[in-house]
Amino acid sequence: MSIKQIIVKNICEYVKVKQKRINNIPLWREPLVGFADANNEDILNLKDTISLNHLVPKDVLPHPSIIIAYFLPFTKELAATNKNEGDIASVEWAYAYEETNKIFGEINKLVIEKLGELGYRGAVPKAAGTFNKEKLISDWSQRHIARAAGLGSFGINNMLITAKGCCGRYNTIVTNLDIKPDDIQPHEYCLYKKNGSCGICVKRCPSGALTHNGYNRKTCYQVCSKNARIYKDFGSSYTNEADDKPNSVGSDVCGKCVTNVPCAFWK
Ligand code: B12
Ligand code: SF4
Ligand code: SF4
Repeated sequence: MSIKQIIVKNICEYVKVKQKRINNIPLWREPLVGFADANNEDILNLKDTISLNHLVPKDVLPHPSIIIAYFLPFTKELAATNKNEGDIASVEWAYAYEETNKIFGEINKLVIEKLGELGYRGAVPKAAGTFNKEKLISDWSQRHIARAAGLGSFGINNMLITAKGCCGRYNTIVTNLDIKPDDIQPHEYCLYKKNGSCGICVKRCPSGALTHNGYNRKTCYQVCSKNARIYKDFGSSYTNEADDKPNSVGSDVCGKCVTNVPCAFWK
């Protein structure tokens, strides 16, 4: 078995064994895993494309070579709980948000241990678990890296859409693995970008944050914050940059633009 296969197997099996449920609904399907070249220009240029504070792989691990990016797709049953219109997410959706962020920590630990056994190193930046509440951006963009790892293309819903759809979440691990990286994949998954059709995500967005031409993160955040004031029971995944305390009173969710839309699931 190749190193890539060992890593994929470990991630997929862990998710299977640790599957969580709410109201008898399983949260996750089988993950997708990609391997980005840590020295890819798109990644090295993130200080220019996102912000000067954005990290580059060598800030996370000496001599980085490959970044493992993985997508944890939600189940269709889970997504169906959030299909209603309006700006209130389902309770199941809020639970899945927190539990997925939790399992990311466990998967990352497992993979880093596995890498150690194989004679390699892996690390994740602290910045991945925090974002600036004024600017609403993170210093570690999971999606730019996942795109560089060949996992998908950006839709007008501002989500990275994969071969399994966009309804799910991403994580990444910087490594010094000595393997061939995957290429950025050329397929355009968004139907509006592909042929001007669809646009359903824009109609689904309850706040006007999404338009055919862009995304307003501040408007979106107002909706997510409203949900956080409702969903306080499952924790609050992200922390303040300064003091490591939760940066929200609850779960910052909505997700109407990734549920009940064609690109949520292709299969
Ligand atoms: C801060 C944050 C928020 C803020 C601000 C959102 C934002 N997009 O700016 C708030 C709280 C409002 C929010 C809301 C949501 N979030 Co959020 N959020 C983040 C977080 C922590 C940081 C994002 C960030 O600031 N990155 C820096 C910015 C500048 O980069 P970016 O977001 O990757 O945006 C770039 C793309 O849009 C890209 N882009 C767009 N088109 C194209 C085309 C090309 C060719 C390229 C190269 C790039 C590109 O350019 C943008 C700017 O450079 C990430 C996790 C992380 N650490 O990455 C999750 C994350 C983006 N959120 C996620 C989700 C699911 C949500 C919500 C659905 C909430 C929910 N769970 O119910 C909504 C969706 C809003 C939306 N439509 O974008 C997922 C997205 C999964 C996916 N399939 O893509 C992420 C990646 C979390 C994860 N671990 O998976 N979020
Ligand atoms: S819902 Fe349609 S228009 Fe919106 S991102 Fe998905 S495919 Fe593109
Ligand atoms: S999460 Fe999506 S649907 Fe909800 S407000 Fe933000 S952009 Fe609109």
